[in-house]
Amino acid sequence: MNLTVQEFIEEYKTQFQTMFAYSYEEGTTEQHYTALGIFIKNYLSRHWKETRESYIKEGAKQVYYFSMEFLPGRQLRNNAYNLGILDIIKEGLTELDLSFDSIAEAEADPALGNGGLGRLASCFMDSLASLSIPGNGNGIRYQYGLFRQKFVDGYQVEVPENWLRNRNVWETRNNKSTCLVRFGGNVWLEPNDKGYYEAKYENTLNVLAVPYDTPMVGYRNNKVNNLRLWSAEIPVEEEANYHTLDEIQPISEITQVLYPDDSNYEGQLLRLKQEYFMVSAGVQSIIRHFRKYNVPRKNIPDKIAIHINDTHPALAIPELMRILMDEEHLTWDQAWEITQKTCSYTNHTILREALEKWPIDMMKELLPRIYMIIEEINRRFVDYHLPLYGERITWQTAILQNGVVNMAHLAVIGSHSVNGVAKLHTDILMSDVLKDFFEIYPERFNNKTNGITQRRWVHLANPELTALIDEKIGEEWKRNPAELKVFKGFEQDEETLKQVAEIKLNNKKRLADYIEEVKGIQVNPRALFDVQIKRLHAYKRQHLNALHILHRYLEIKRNPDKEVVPRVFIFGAKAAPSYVYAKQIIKVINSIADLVNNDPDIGDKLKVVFFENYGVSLAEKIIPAADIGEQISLASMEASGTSNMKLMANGALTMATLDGANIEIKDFVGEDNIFIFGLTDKEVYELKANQSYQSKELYETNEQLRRVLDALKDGTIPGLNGEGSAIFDSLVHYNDEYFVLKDFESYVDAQNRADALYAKPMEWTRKSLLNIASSAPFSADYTIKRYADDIWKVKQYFTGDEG
Ligand code: 26Q
Repeated sequence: MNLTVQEFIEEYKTQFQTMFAYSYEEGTTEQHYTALGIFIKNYLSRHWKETRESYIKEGAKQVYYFSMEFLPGRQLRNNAYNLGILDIIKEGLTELDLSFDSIAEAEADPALGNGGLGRLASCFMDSLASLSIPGNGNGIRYQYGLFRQKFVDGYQVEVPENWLRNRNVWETRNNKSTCLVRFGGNVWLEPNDKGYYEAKYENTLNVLAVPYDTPMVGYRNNKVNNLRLWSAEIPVEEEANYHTLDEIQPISEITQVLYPDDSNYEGQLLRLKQEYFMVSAGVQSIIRHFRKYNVPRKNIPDKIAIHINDTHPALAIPELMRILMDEEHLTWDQAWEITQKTCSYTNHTILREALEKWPIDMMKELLPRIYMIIEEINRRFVDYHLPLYGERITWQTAILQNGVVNMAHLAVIGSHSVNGVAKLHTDILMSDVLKDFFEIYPERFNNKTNGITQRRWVHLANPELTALIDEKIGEEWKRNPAELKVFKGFEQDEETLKQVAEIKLNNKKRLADYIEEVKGIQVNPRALFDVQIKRLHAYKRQHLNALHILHRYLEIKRNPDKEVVPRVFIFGAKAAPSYVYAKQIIKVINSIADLVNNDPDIGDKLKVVFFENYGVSLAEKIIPAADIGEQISLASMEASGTSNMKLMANGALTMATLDGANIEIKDFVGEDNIFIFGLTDKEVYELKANQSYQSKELYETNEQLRRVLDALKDGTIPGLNGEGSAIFDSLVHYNDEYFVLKDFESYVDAQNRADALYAKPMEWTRKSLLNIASSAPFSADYTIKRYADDIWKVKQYFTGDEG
């Protein structure tokens, strides 16, 4: 199906007229977006259907990635690119006097996730399709995504994100595949005359789960996988029982809004409803689909893998047990063997406060049958392990503890594989967080370092760099990222270095224009662009970055004639609405920005830009323009990080602690080409263990640090209402939980090294090139290949029409 420009033009005009009953010349940008989206969806629909059919025909094992979050980003450009028709469409639109770029900007960016975990899920969907692996996403179609962030007087204000306001052109509502999900009521088991117990229900709340399917387009391989997002509705046959909005509420609220917390878990009933709703609908539809394979049920693990993205979908384990026993009438042992072989689990955090523990009473009341099954899983686990491992280990690993259901324990016990998301993180799981489980089930543990899709984050976000790499080493790296290392051969080639530098400058100019447009701040594109983009959290230490900025500011004020390397500090970060400290940090940084940006003594030497509403689309604009990527979490706290990978792949040098995947980045790029500072994880553990850290001492003895800290509360920063003092107190009087002061000097020192290097542009650019050329190992394609081979045992399906 080779589309020509002329064919596109003709078909597009017709398409537009059919949809809007206007000629295309009269269309708004938004209408053009809709028409173009529908055009592309029609174009890919045959591949979508054929991919699904071919998997069944081949009897292919399929993986289902269960995640409460997906952050796919805008899909128009990505889909056209992966289909290989982006250039044709661009050309055609230009002939029609339309701009592809403006049309693409009209798409709503679905913010159906909080951050790293959700974006990882979407990178994985892209890789699964691009590797021709039968992989499906399973999640929730939230009516409102993660809140839209606004700043009012420097404070974060949350506004609802109504991403479905205009039509979502990518989704297909699938009325044929709905399921019923039951909540509450009473459940009991009744023996019947067929020799098994039947689960009987009364007074349940029945919710209709309606799937909306979205195509996940593979890169030029004619494969289109499926992302299935579920929406809650009243079952048609029960509509007559619902009269008022209040009565509808318990159903409509289930898929109304994404929980905006990514690090702090509160046991909210509605969240538990969301989790079970997604899981139950997902597992039911998988088992229904499995019947098409016509193989015995004991072969379910040969045809199906269910992946649990953090503990949020861990109820998939008891739900699969329920269906296998209550609906398929298997015995406990048969069901348990199938369940364990089918399920696998990824842990994404070691933060204690983020671990899910549901009150038993809540679980019992909301999900009585599921709770019965969890109780039985727990009983069997304890009975079996008590004699083998003794009291301590057994009770510490039990699922039911102190009145709560420990979801991580459920996930580990019910899965055949448990993985962390970077080497250090997996080591910490094995030696600390899940240590006892590692003793019981060493064979289950494995590492899968995260990855990113170069297609979105390099090919599309940074077309000039992509064209340069194509020119230097050919196009093979696009299908086979390992080829990127060939680009290292150009590290001494002056012409190439000049081109890399020029591309970076162009990207920075574009970002500078955008900064001026949305923030009204003028920045010098030749300044060093220093970027920290991620959720706001104390452990990620945006406040360490802020202290460094303050330090620079004070230095310039003290020594106005000293030459400095000009810097633009760029932030993007949302804080969870209930996370007071994180919001205080936002306010402080915004106030520092006001101070610095408006001080005539400072000029171009220092600028601070805090973008509103950081998300996938903004990341695509910022990352190609970054010189430094800030990865400054306290060692041991950041499971992996993924913005570190995106930034390096676009030629940013990493400013990093030895945390998460930073360590692997350092190993690949070489320690000369990264700025490392701060405590190691071991040093952190030691300081915590012997309780020897006294942050106040540092404040009292380190003059440079004291000056900076005092500026938080002595009126230097305008417009604060105690936020600076709150941060001061946490760092000085409450002993600085995340060792910000402890790492300060080492951080400033690393930043000074960065300045010195930036003053030698060719040297800088050489390191930048080496970062680009060393980024291939962090391709999500490799990560997914390892999941497929080691955990899911799913194959790549080449059908000979890969194109
Ligand atoms: C749990 C219960 C109730 C409400 C919300 C939550 C919740 C939601 C989202 C808990 C955690 C999250 C998200 C976690 C997350 O994004 N973790 C990040 O995952 C990335 C991908 O593996 C890593 O790179 C990051 O290091 C990790 O912080």
